[in-house]
Amino acid sequence: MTTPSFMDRKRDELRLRGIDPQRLPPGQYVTERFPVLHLGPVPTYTSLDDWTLTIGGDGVESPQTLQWSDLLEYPVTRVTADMHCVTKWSILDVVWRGVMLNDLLATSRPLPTARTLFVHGENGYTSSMTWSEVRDQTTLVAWEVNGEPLTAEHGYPVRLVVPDLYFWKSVKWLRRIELWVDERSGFWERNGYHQHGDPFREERYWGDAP
Ligand SMILES: Nc1nc2c(c(=O)[nH]1)N[C@H]1C(S)=C(S)[C@@H](COP(=O)(O)O)O[C@H]1N2
Ligand SMILES: [Mo]
Repeated sequence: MTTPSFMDRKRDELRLRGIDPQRLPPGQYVTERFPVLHLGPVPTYTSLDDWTLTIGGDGVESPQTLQWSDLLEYPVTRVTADMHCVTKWSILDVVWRGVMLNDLLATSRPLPTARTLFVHGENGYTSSMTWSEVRDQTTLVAWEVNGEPLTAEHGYPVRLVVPDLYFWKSVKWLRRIELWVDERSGFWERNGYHQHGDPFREERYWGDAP
């Protein structure tokens, strides 16, 4: 007899709670808290009057600058998703509310040749994704989580939410969204994390399954 591992015990706990352990990607465990994780200080905003969200890069026909009020003109979508941090914690059934990234970018007319989605947070944090992939998924620009506006620590006023990829891609304090024709890498993608980052394929670090 071998002692069940930490991960095995965690999976048994889920079964007991009526949650299908298959929902959990390999190597992850569920936490009930909503951890806060980021690099650098939390930005603060006294007003959203001069806050902007810009859309640019050589992969869009019409770059634009949106004000906070412009953002609220778009159709609102609610998405329930499980989020998986590469440091192995997962949070289940997170309810996000915001605008579909695809809708938001449509007005900037993405070029068919656009390849990389490159996203910037307030504090210089960036992340990169394959545009053709996230375009077709439920990628959101969200301002609400579990029925409440985002708190400062979780990305107020808006953050990206990419439910299908590791949580490092979900850039908080979103300020600039770019599409580029070439391939490029964001902060973690340049510093050891996988270019793609699918939790179910356990694409954590450089050199993990391609
Ligand atoms: N701007 C910014 N966004 C970020 C990060 C960061 O360092 N800066 N960290 C990422 C990582 S690694 C994770 S796991 C999630 C955590 O989101 P949370 O703090 O709301 O739980 O934010 C992501 N978004
Ligand atoms: Mo993370």
